[in-house]
Amino acid sequence: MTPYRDVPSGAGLDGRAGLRGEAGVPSEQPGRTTEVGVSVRTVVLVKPDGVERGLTGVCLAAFEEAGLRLVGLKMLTLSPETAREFYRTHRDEPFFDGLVAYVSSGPVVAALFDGPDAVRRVREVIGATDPAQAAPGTLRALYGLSVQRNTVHGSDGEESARQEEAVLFGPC
Ligand code: DAT
Ligand code: MG
Repeated sequence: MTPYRDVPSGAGLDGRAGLRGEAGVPSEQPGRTTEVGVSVRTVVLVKPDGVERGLTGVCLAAFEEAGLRLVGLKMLTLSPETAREFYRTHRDEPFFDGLVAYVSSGPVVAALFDGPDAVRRVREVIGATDPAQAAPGTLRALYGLSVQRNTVHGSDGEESARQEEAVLFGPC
């Protein structure tokens, strides 16, 4: 049995052109350190508002359709301590306590996606932090309720991806 269909990086299952940043296309992200074409892993969370509204499947499908490979998946409810650790870079922000309370308020689905330039490509699928500012067709534009309840998390850099993977999936 073939465990999965081999989908070319950056190509959708229906053959549509992939997102910018596919293998061979230089990234525009400043400070990017990974060689073009080298696969990296990044963390996605379907947040409590997404899980509660039955949006887990459609969110995960969007990343697969963008050519990213699902390599890890779990449903869990974050303890406030784990939520604080997950979002620790925001600990001095005025919204930190509300963010921690929200993200630990119900089940989330944590996923690891792998592919060339995966961090940036996942962020493109998700859209801007504020759903009202997110580009049309992105997950946050389609489903986000507010800046806090913006349905999906994606790591915002390769270092944060490694740290978030360690928090949610154990030491690597
Ligand atoms: P992103 O999730 O797009 O990487 P971020 O890292 O700046 O955004 O912030 C992490 C989360 O914190 C974000 O998804 C929602 C919440 N957040 C950010 N800015 C906020 C604000 N001004 N008010 C309330 N929540 C905010
Ligand atoms: Mg962030």
